[in-house]
Amino acid sequence: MNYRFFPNFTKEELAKIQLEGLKWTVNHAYQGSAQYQKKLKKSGIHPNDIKSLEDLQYLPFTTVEDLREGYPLPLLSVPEEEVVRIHASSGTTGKRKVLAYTQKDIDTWKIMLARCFELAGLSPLDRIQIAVGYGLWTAGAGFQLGCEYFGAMAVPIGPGNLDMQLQLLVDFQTTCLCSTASMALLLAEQVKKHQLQSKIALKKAIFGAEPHTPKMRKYIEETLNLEDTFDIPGMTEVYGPGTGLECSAHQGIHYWADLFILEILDPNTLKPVQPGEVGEMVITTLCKEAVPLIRYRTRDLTRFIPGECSCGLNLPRHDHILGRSDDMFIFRGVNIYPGQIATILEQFPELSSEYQIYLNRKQGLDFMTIKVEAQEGTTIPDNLATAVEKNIKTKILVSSKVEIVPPLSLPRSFGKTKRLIDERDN
Ligand code: ADP
Ligand code: K
Ligand code: ZN
Repeated sequence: MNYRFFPNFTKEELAKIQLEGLKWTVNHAYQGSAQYQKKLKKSGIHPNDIKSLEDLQYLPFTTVEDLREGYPLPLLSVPEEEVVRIHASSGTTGKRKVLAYTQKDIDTWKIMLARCFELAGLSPLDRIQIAVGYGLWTAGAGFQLGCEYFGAMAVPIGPGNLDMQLQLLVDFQTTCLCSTASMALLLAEQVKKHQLQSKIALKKAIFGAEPHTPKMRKYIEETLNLEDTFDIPGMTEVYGPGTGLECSAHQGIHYWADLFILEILDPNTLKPVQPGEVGEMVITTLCKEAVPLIRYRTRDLTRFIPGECSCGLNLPRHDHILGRSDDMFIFRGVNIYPGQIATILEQFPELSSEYQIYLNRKQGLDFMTIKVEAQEGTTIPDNLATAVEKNIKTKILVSSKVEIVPPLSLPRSFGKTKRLIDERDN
């Protein structure tokens, strides 16, 4: 297969690009940012010490605290006259992270997105309904930039506005949807409700910004009659959405190893996990100018997928983002990720993909209630809630109360769905 937007590197070519990029990045950060220079000096590292890719392990980590410390323009490594734009994270956890971009950074980002569209099998004849936030958030701006560079037609509607979304799906016969999985679910439900299935032309959807379960995806694919859907990871710190894309073989996410080095480390020891094990994604960018990242601890969890992909693309893969370490909560002494609960709920066909976890405290004791929607058109057996509770008890070792609520009764979101409501400290 011939690609327009990325060469199919050999391992040797990739290693060469990575080493040059690593040397450039460390030197650039050292020369350009007092904040980085201080960090590097403290670790006793001079840019000239970087001689091989192995030397990456001696570099200090960059963290979200470094970004907050340098607010409003943290880790800026170029003179301000070279900055053409800023974006900020949606602030899911804590204070906004603000990142600056040079024109070259914008150009790199547009290539990343063009690669995504290409890998998703789109063409300049596609019409892309971009239903994510525009503005400070990276999502809208990124998809837009990539779509235009790729040559497809952008339909920049943003999130929300369901009536107009439906109108555009029908009138413009848009062929690809870019949104969060939550927003896509909402659209699918609306398309079904208004019986528009035969009037729309959507073929593909690209989901980012939050994890989604196979059940959620299947519902969206079936309801909207899609040919294929793709998971797109990304974060403001690494340009925005589009650090890689799931290919149509659906065996993981190919990431742009010529633009950044990915390490997957044990968050406690900060050493590489065993191949294939889950750990924290740590990213070192290779050509990012305004805010280069040296071993940035993303707090996102995933694993490498070893071996070659059946799609033939020579770019390495990681699994879906399985969660973020910030999402972990401690309940009666047990560390739990919402994703673990989702995985259990996933096994019950009578339940839909939508759930919420409520934590509260009564007389000094913590309680967990899991509200989960019944699947539309299914009868719920009397003992189902108890069966789910038992399953949670066996697999996660905690007691919870499971409440099965009617279909479509939990809140929906145009962006990232909040799955955990922790009221224990109020
Ligand atoms: P934040 O949510 O921290 O304010 P961003 O708006 O930059 O920051 O969102 C980036 C974060 O969103 C990632 O670090 C990751 O936790 C999550 N995320 C992004 N894309 C995906 C995806 N495809 N699957 C799961 N999680 C994702
Ligand atoms: K076009
Ligand atoms: Zn592949």
